[in-house]
Amino acid sequence: MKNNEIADLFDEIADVLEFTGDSVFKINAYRKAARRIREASEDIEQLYQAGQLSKIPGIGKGIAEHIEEYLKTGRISKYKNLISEIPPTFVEMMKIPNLGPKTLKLIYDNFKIQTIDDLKSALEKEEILALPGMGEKKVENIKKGIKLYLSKKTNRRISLGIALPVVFAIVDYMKPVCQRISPCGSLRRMKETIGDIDILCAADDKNKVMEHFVNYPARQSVIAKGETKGSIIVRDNLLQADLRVVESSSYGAALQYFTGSKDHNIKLRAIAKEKELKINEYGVFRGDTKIVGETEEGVYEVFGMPFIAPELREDRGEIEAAIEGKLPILVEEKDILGDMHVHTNFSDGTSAIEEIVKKAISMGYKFVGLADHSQTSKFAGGLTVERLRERNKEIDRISKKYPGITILKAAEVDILGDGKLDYPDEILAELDFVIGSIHQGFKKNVTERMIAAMENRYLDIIGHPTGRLISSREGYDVDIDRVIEHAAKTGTILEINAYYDRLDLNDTNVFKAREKKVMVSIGTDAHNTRMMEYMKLGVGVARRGWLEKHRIINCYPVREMLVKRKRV
Ligand code: DGT
Ligand code: CA
Ligand code: CA
Ligand code: ZN
Repeated sequence: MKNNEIADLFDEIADVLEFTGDSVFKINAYRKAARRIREASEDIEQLYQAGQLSKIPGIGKGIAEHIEEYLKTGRISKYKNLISEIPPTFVEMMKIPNLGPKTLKLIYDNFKIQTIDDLKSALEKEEILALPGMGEKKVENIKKGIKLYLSKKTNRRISLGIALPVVFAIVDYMKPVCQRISPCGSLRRMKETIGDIDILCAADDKNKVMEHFVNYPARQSVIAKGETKGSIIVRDNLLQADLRVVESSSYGAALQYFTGSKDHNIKLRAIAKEKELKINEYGVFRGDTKIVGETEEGVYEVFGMPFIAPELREDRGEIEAAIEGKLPILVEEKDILGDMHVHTNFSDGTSAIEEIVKKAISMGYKFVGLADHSQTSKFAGGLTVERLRERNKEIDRISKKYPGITILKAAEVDILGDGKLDYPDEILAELDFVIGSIHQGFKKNVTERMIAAMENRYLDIIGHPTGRLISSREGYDVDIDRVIEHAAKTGTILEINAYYDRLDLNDTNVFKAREKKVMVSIGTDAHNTRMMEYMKLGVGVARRGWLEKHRIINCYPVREMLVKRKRV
């Protein structure tokens, strides 16, 4: 739904018109339209397609044309012309609380400010108090507004799964104007949440690159536009994206530097010092002579290390391991032969078995595990024994049509209050594998219940073992160390749930599981076919937890995988 997006744009147009001193009548028309669109319960795109934009009060012909243009082209030319008349950072600055467009204009006219930093220093000057309507109190309020605005922005972190497609889109858009380009920062390290997006590119014409970047169609506003660094805010999720442009000869060093993490870089710098070398974003130097910089591999090579995968760069022993030649050979997306956890429309999924199978084939899988909810999870369409058997029959029917892939009959079975599983053993025995999950009683003896469930020979996998939701829930009251230990003892597999808001086990727990030699399974917990694409997030977590493919159940062909289950 693009209602908020379009409403924001109209508010921005009103801001800019106010800044340039346009008529109050026009300004109010945009503000009113923005408000009405934001409040509307209908999807504006659907209204437009049905020719019913006029259903929203306050939308006249001019505004309707803007909406049409935006929906068709992704921009509003009037807006583009308007903002080309003001400094690119101003649309952003107008969002600072306690600072309206008129005041901003007043300060701009008198101090020629261009950025938030300029604004801050203008507010420190004596002369500012002499401007009409600017008392000490007002200046103080604007300063507070700036602080609030900046802290709000820096404290907000966003899920990797939401940030990834945003970054891929920007990189695709930038590709034609640069020689090399890559995301860096926490996103390249596949951290579960992202503070801001960092992108690095190499290009000769830096100006052209920067110009192209700040004109990104889905950017909401420009925060900074310098010679080698620019920052924009991306519409919709309001993430900040920083772009840095460097010479090709420094690209590798810059990529290394801006990928971080900071702790990893600090350790690397200390090692450089020992070797009487200097490392920075331009290269590695001996005295004034640059010895490497073009490739990241080259940078690590100077220090006697093989390439260290970005997911490992958290100063968790990777530098030591690299020096000793003991880095793990990390699992890769292409090693994954199937998804272990997909819900069908027999329970609360929305995709039919056949659609799921087609999607799995398109992803190059050799098998897909259909794990619907069990009978007690009524809210999630949990299957009665009868429905489960119906589903299994349907799987048999569809299996005949798709001989190239194995459709596995699985279930995500509730671990009940007493640690028992939600189907009798003889039903569990009919399944190819069983995931056991806690879906209720998050604070009631969770560790004991999981341990009891692991004693059941039909329970192969513990699903989302800590129950946390990144955006909203801390997780069960569970002693994960004991769970890992008992999994090792019983041969139970622990899940990396790859859904972007779960990523559970997380990276550090995967690392612990690895130390105890526990097998892991990666499942997307998809409730529709599109969600099956979150597999890459699960692989990211596995890599951050140093996992090699032989520890991951879904890296084995079906026959070997089933042999690795507990019950045999
Ligand atoms: P984030 O954005 O909070 O999710 O985390 P990062 O890791 O993306 O951090 P960010 O965006 O502040 O900076 C990107 C990278 O730049 C960071 O991972 C390492 C490098 N970097 C930033 N500041 C420093 C610093 O003071 N020293 C060193 N050595 N590297 C830094
Ligand atoms: Ca970042
Ligand atoms: Ca950054
Ligand atoms: Zn579940």
